[in-house]
Amino acid sequence: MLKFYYHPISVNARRVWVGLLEKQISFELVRVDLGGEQFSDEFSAINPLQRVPVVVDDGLRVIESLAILDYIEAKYPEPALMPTTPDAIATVRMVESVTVGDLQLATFPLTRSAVGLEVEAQKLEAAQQRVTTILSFFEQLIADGTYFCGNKFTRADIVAGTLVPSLPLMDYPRLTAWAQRLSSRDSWQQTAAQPEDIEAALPTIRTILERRA
Ligand SMILES: N[C@@H](CCC(=O)N[C@@H](CS)C(=O)NCC(=O)O)C(=O)O
Repeated sequence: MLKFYYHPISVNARRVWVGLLEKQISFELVRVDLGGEQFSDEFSAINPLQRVPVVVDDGLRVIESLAILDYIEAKYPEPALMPTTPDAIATVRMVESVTVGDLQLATFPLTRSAVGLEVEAQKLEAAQQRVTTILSFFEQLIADGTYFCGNKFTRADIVAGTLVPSLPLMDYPRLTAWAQRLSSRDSWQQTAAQPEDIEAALPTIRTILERRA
């Protein structure tokens, strides 16, 4: 059976977790304690980059959340999470790249500040502005659709939808409605981080963010 290495508060792992559930793939959840287990010899042999998520399937090891989503799409094509029309493919790739390459990075200073770490006011302001620009872009992109690609639920919703709803969305009515739609899906409910997991992980989050500063 496919093995999925994760941590309950990892956004990168959650997008894979949601993908596995949406595709109804059977898998074994393997929790990695990010308070240090990621540096163990055993886990380093599985992922030399010492991070979750990782999937091991039929002897194949795949790291990196987007690569794992590619892998499960190719190996378990139904239900499809990747659209096939040129405009929808472009939308999915835009949303994924902006979320992972831009929005996620911009949220680091905000999270650092939220967990009590020091962040220069200028950096915080720049991060906030970047987040605003990206959320406005996403609000425009989703337009009157149920999802980013009209009424078709895709990887764009998974990748953005495991990060965007954690941000303040009161100025973005379309994103707010979209986030509510996502939160009613079984895959979102099954993977939502529990308050006790978040509370217990706070020291770990601080350590990881300090290391990445
Ligand atoms: N680019 C990677 C990022 C993976 C990543 O940063 N994972 C974090 C959890 S969200 C992690 O395992 N951090 C452990 C550490 O930094 O020690 C992906 O998309 O899978």
